[in-house]
Amino acid sequence: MAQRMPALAASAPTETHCPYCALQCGMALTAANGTNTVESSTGAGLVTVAPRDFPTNRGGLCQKGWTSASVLTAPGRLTRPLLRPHRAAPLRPVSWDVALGHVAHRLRQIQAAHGRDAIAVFGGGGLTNEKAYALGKFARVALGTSQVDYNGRFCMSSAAAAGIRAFGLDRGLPFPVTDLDGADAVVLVGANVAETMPPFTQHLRRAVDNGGLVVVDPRRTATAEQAALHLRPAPGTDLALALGMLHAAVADGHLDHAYITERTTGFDAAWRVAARWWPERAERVTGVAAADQRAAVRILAQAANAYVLTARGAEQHASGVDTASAWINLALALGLPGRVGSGFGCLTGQGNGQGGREHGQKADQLPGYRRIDDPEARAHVAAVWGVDPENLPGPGRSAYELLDSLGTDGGPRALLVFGSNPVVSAPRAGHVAERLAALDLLVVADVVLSETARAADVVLPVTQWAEEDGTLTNLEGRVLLRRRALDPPPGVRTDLDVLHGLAVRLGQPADRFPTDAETVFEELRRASAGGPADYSGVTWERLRAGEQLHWPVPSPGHPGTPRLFLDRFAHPDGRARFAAVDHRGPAEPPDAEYPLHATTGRVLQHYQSGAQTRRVAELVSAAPESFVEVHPDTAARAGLGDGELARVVSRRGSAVARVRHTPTIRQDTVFLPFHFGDDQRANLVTNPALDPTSRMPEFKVCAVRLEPLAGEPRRRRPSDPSEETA
Ligand SMILES: Nc1nc2c(c(=O)[nH]1)N[C@H]1C(S)=C(S)[C@@H](COP(=O)(O)OP(=O)(O)OC[C@H]3O[C@@H](n4cnc5c(=O)[nH]c(N)nc54)[C@H](O)[C@@H]3O)O[C@H]1N2
Ligand SMILES: Nc1nc2c(c(=O)[nH]1)N[C@H]1C(S)=C(S)[C@@H](COP(=O)(O)OP(=O)(O)OC[C@H]3O[C@@H](n4cnc5c(=O)[nH]c(N)nc54)[C@H](O)[C@@H]3O)O[C@H]1N2
Ligand code: SF4
Ligand SMILES: [Mo]
Repeated sequence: MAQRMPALAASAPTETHCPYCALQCGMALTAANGTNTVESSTGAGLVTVAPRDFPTNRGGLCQKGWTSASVLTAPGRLTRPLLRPHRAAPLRPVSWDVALGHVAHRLRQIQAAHGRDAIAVFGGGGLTNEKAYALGKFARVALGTSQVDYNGRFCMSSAAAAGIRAFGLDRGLPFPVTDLDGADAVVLVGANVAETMPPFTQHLRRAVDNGGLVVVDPRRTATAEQAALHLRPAPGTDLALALGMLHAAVADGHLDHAYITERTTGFDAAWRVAARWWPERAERVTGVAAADQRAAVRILAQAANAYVLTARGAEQHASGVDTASAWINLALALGLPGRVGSGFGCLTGQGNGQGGREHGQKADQLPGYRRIDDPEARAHVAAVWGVDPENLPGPGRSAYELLDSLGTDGGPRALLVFGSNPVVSAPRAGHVAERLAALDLLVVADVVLSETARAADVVLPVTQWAEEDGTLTNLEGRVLLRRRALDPPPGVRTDLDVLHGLAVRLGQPADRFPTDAETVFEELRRASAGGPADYSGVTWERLRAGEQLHWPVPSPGHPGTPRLFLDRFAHPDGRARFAAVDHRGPAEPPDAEYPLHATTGRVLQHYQSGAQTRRVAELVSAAPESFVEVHPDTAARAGLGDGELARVVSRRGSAVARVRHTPTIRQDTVFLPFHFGDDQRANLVTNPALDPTSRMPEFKVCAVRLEPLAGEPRRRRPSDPSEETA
C-alpha cells in the first residue's frame, strides 16, 4: 500500500538529537530522496542519520542511534486512533473526534461515580520537558487527580533520593560529561556504559589508559573488559561492598580530613556503621576479595582527578537509596564531590530522564523540582496555572503501587499512559497486566502498538521525535532543543494536541493547554522560576543559538551552571551530608527451591521495553530474542546446554530465554535482558519489593531456578503489531 511518508520540512540537514538515551547524542537528519510517497515496507532509508560533533558524543553514535530513523517508517506505525467498544471487542480505527469524545465521556462518568482519584495517569522519562510538564498539569488541573506517576520511578528515583539527601539537589551529573575526559580514575558501579551509552566510553579513555577504570558488576560486561580492576559482587550486595571500601579508606589512611571537616556533616555516624565492615567481612557477603576492595580505594585515592559514578545496577534495589548513599559516602570520604576535576554522579538513563523528573509528572512533585506538599510551591504553581492552590491534589501513589492498585477497591478505575510500556517494563509484569485488565478504561498514547497499547480500550497515535519540536535535559543537566525535521504522517497528533483535546472536552478553557511546544515552555519557565530546577532563564531562542545551558539558569542573562556545588552544596548549611546506612541484602534471598540470583538489564541493540527497537530490522537480526547468561556449571546442573531454551522461574512467574553459556558470570547469578515481549518478558519473574524512600522496585535481584523448556527449541520473532488491527 502506498502511503504518504514524512517529507522534509527543510532540504538542509536538521541538527537534532537521538530519540533514545540520556546521552542525547547530536545527529543530523536528511531526506534520502525528494519524494513523499514511498512503499511503507521500504520506508526505512528515506531519512538518513549522520552523527555530528556534540560534546556528549563527539561524532559517535551507537547502533540504535544509527538506525533510529527506521522507527519513523516502522511497520505498524500507528496513524489512526483505535477504539474497542467493549473489553471483548477488537481495536478498530475511529476518527479523532470519536476517540477523544469517548475518552472524555468515560472519564467524566468514572469520576462522577468514583471520585477524582478514580483516574490515574502514567508518564515517561522519554517525553520532552513540555510534554512532561503538560501531563502533570493535565492530571492535577483537568482531572484533579493525585494519581500520577511515571516510569522514571523505575529508573532514577533511588539516585535522585540519595542525591537530595547528600547534596540537597538532584542533578544526575553535577558537571559536564566532558569533565570526565580528564579523569585518572573512575569507579563505575552497576553501569555497563559500553552497551548502554557507547559513545560515553570515549570520555573514559584517559582513565582506561591510566589503569584507573574500576567496574563493579556481577557480570564481566563489555565495560568490565576495559577495566583495570573488575569487582564482581553478588547482586544486591553493593551496600556491603561500599561499606567495606569506606572502611579500607579509613584504615589505609586515605581520608580527606580537611574536606570532611570543611564541607560535610555526619561522618562520625556513617563511620560507626562502616567501622563494623572491615573488608574481610564485606568479602564474605559480596564475594569481592578484601585486597581488591583496598586496591580500588587506592586507585581512587591516589588519582589527581577521580570520579565515582553509579547506574541502575547499584540503584534498582529495595535498598537502592541507601546503596547510592553508601557510594556517595565513599566519594565524600575521599573529598571528591564539588571539586573541579573530581566528583560523584549518577548516570541518567532515558532521553529526558533528567527533565522528566523535574517538571511535575512524579506523584510527589510540582514543576521546577518542587514538592507538592510544600505550601509555597503549591501557591507559586497554582498562580501560574490560574487555579486555586486549595484545589491542587496532594501526593499520589508511586508507579508500582499505582499499577498494583488499578481496579482494586479504592484504586483508580481508568488509566492514561503516555510514553511507557509497563506490560513489559514494570516489575511482576504478569500481575500488572492483570491489573490493567481489571480497569474500566485504559487509554494509551503511543507511536506504535506496544504491548500496553494492545491491551488498551483506546489507542491514540502520536508524533515522535523527528516530527515535532521539544526540549530535553540530558544526563549532565543540559537543556537541548530537539527539532522537527519531517512532517508527521497524516492523522497523527502530538501529545500536546491530545492533552489539549481532552482538556477542552473535560471543560477546561482552551488556552490553558497550549498545543505549541514553545508556548508550553514559556509557561514552564515561569512555573520553574525560583524552584530547585530553575529554567526561567532558558529560552528556545538561546537554545536555537546553540548556547550551552545547564540548569539552574535563574535569569535570561545567566550563563547556566555547568558545575554545581563548587562553593557549597545545596543544603541550607552548604555542607554535604554523610548518611549512616547499613547493609541489608536482597529482599528475596535464594533458597533450596529458587537457588539462583537473577539480575536484569540491557543489551546494546534494544531500548527499554523494545517497543521501538524491536521494530528495526537490523537490530532484531542482531538481537532477535531473549537469552539468559548462565555459568556453564550452573547450566549443567539444571540440565541445560548452550543454545537451548530455558524457563527462568521465580515465585512471580516464569520467562522463556535461550541459554547463553557465560563462563565469566558468577555461578550463583543469571542475567536476563528485559527488552522482549510476551513469554520472554524478564519482568514476569522480577520482585516488586520497593525501596522504602524512593519506591524503586528491586529489578536487579530476585531468586529463581532454571528449568529446561519442554518441547521443541523454537525461534521466535518479535510480536507483530499489525496482528490486532488487520
Ligand atoms: N542499549 C541500551 N542503552 C540504554 C537503555 C536501553 O534500554 N538499551 N536504556 C537507557 C536507560 S533508561 C537507562 S536507565 C540506562 C541504564 O544503564 P545501565 O545502568 O548501564 O544498564 P543496566 O544494564 O540496566 O545495568 C547495568 C549493569 O548493572 C549490573 N548489575 C546487576 N545487578 C547488579 C548489582 O547488584 N550490583 C552492581 N554493581 N551491578 C549490578 C548488570 O549486570 C549490568 O551490567 O541505559 C540507557 N541506555
Ligand atoms: N527487569 C527490568 N525492568 C526494567 C528495568 C531493568 O533494568 N530491568 N529498567 C527500568 C528502567 S530504568 C526504565 S527507564 C523503564 C523503561 O521502560 P518503559 O517505560 O516501558 O520505556 P520504553 O520502552 O521506552 O517505553 C516508551 C513507550 O512510549 C512510546 N513513545 C516514545 N516516544 C513517545 C512520545 O513522545 N509520546 C508518547 N505518547 N509515547 C512515546 C514508545 O513507543 C514506547 O512504547 O524500564 C524499567 N524496567
Ligand atoms: S548512545 Fe544513546 S543517545 Fe547516543 S546514539 Fe546511542 S541511544 Fe542514541
Ligand atoms: Mo531508565
